[in-house]
Amino acid sequence: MTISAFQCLLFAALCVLVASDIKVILDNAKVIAKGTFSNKLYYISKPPVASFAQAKNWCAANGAGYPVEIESLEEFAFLESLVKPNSGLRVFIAGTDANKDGTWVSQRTGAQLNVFDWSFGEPNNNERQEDCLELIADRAGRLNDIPCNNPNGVFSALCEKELF
Ligand SMILES: [Ca+2]
Ligand SMILES: [Ca+2]
Ligand SMILES: [Ca+2]
Repeated sequence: MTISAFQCLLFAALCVLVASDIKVILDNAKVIAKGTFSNKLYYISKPPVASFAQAKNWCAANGAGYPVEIESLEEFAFLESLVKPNSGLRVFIAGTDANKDGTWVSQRTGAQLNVFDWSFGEPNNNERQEDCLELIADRAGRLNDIPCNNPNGVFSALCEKELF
């Protein structure tokens, strides 16, 4: 994104926002990977998170938006390439079926999610405690339902954020 000094004078507040975004974009120390797709920025956190709440907090605290809501096959395909197949990555994404088993909605908006590529045998709602979603880089079907708290797991947050 380029913005002229003249525009910056006119839109000083916006420029401050843009400058802070650029800082996030350039900060490789905080992310495993980042990318852009369809006017969105995407980030995979380097620090591990152990729960959906931690993933959500990491996205917000780093100016990276919110956990990814997969809304199209195209977005899903982009995310598959971002996590890099066989990288070992497991990432928290948006989606919960806590209210109705098998009906997945965004925690942020409540909107129903309809794009899935489940791993074999998933979603299994194991021990009736799996109400959140992960995307797994190493499986052909990449989605799995998991507990929203995974103290023993090593996950990253996968965040998306609107570009200006
Ligand atoms: Ca999305
Ligand atoms: Ca469930
Ligand atoms: Ca499962």
